[in-house]
Amino acid sequence: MEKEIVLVTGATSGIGEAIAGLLAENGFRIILTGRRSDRLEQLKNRFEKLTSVHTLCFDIRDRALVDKAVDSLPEVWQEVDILINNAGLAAGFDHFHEGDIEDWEQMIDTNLKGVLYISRKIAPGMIERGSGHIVNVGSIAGSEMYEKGNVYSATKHAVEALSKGMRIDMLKHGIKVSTVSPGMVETEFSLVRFKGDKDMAKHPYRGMKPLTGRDVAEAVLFMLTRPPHVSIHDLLIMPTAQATTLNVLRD
Ligand code: NDP
Ligand code: 8X3
Repeated sequence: MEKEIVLVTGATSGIGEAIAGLLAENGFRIILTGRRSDRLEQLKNRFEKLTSVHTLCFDIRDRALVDKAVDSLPEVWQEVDILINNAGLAAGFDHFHEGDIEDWEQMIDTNLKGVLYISRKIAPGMIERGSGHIVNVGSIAGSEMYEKGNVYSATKHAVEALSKGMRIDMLKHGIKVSTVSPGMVETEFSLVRFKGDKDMAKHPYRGMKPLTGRDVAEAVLFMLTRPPHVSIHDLLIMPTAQATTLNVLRD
């Protein structure tokens, strides 16, 4: 039997790239998405040595582009069994009263509305077929607040709430909905949050060992390979050196 088709959003770096790579190693057929077409092309070439790969280049904040991208899938790629809602970001690190409203809009449009747009497009097919699995990448920031985390944390709290709502609404259709909520993972996340400032981007991980994208990918693979009657609703995965967002053991 052919392995399931998995669509991974934000597969061009970090956690999404690691998930795509591990799923490719395990024979899943993968659809990679993101805005950077050069990276999508490189990853396609790399992963095609392991499995079948299709790429879709679009900005998840644009509902028309999301619809167009999914509608463009060739027939053999249309039955998406698993959707990994990973694309997301933190933009800026400011006290609320000094926050940049464009940063807020980018986070809300990507982390929340992007998840809504693509899930709304993919879920009906899963329901028609009576099976499917949606994995939403949340965060420890989806259950805790910290200074200057304001809007980013609010979007991840929203992802947490949305996952619960999706799970209830799709219960009778046999669709699994999971959230994987990591603590600190060293990816391009901090480089994006601090707008390209490489020194600031290293700061969160000073004197401690953060998670890697691969650590999170292994947790996701575990979720995806449980038997049909088992659903991992939520999985919080932290570096051993991190107890809460702010309690971090450093050398
Ligand atoms: P990266 O910056 O390394 O990866 C982010 C991915 O999201 C990229 O592939 C990027 O692709 C994609 N993306 C961002 N904006 C858009 C957009 N508008 N349209 C399409 N794709 C987009 O960060 P991470 O891998 O760390 O982040 C992945 C997820 O994990 C995020 O949801 C993040 O909130 C979450 N997370 C991260 C943690 C961490 O400490 N790193 C901890 C907890 C959760 P491209 O730029 O090509 O569009
Ligand atoms: C990313 C983790 O602690 O920087 O979601 O918000 S944190």
